Amino acid sequence: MTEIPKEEYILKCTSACAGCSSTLSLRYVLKAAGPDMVLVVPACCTSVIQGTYPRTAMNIPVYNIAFAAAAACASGMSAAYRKKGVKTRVIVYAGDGGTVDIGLQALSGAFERGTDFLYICYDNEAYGNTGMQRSGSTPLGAITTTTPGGKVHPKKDIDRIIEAHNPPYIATACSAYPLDLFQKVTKALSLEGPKFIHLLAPCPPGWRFPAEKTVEVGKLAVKTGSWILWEREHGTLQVSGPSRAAMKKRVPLDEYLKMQGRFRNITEQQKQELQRNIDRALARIACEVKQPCS
Ligand SMILES: Cc1ncc(C[n+]2csc(CCOP(=O)(O)OP(=O)(O)O)c2C)c(N)n1
Ligand code: SF4
Ligand SMILES: [Mg+2]
Repeated sequence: MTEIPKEEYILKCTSACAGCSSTLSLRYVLKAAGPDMVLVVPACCTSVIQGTYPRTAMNIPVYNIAFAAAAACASGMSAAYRKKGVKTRVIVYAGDGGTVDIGLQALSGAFERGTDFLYICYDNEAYGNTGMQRSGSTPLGAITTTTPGGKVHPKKDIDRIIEAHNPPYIATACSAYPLDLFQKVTKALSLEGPKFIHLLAPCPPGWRFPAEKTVEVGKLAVKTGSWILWEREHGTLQVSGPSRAAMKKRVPLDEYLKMQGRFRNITEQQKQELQRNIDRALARIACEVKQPCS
């Protein structure tokens, strides 16, 4: 952890909920990026957390943009900077709703055009800012305000959609593993072109667990294989340390589900489907990296 700079770009007293892991993650993202950056934020919890003028919780420039337009905005910004010979880092920090649903078209366009930027999707698996409606990223069986009986559709696999654009770098991360997150952001920013990081962001009010359990929930996501930490640089896949350990010995999925009130209606059949999806995802990765998987 000594490699993480002491400079803070998020000031104290944000308006985030207690235990908000997307804010914790952003703290490490900004430390990795340093001061020469612009953060582009579509409508989401982060646009509230940053504060409103004249009170702001950020001491870097932040550009707030319409829900669907973050990647398009960042694309234009990056092109303008590069044209002037300026290296300023352009980073999008967007929620899952703004990424896998409403911002997908702009995101795909920016990746297709080879925009030099880093797009980070922090995934709290619902539309948090407006009261936890289901998104395409909400997992099967989870209760949201628009799926009061539990979601009946599986989570959309945004990583494979982005992978289809063949970016130079794509990775997953979670605030429960801050050094891994810091190193991935650092690596992404060292490469040219469009980069994507998909961050799991446990959300205490939305997932219905006590605020002090944020790190524990994030770790259980990884230890059960529900969230796999990996990175793909120029096409080559590497499984990150915590998930290599999980591939050898996994914690039962129930340990993760039972900590969260949003899964209180989940059926046995849905649990089995979640388990099958985990097994399939781990087997696919194990096959590609030629690593045994229990
Ligand atoms: C076009 C448009 N539709 C709806 C909204 C209302 N809105 C603002 S933030 C938000 C939820 C965003 O969800 P997500 O992207 O997952 O980020 P989170 O709030 O979870 O951080 C919604 C629906 C809006 N601002 N603009
Ligand atoms: S609703 Fe969730 S993601 Fe949004 S500020 Fe609160 S804890 Fe963070
Ligand atoms: Mg969200």
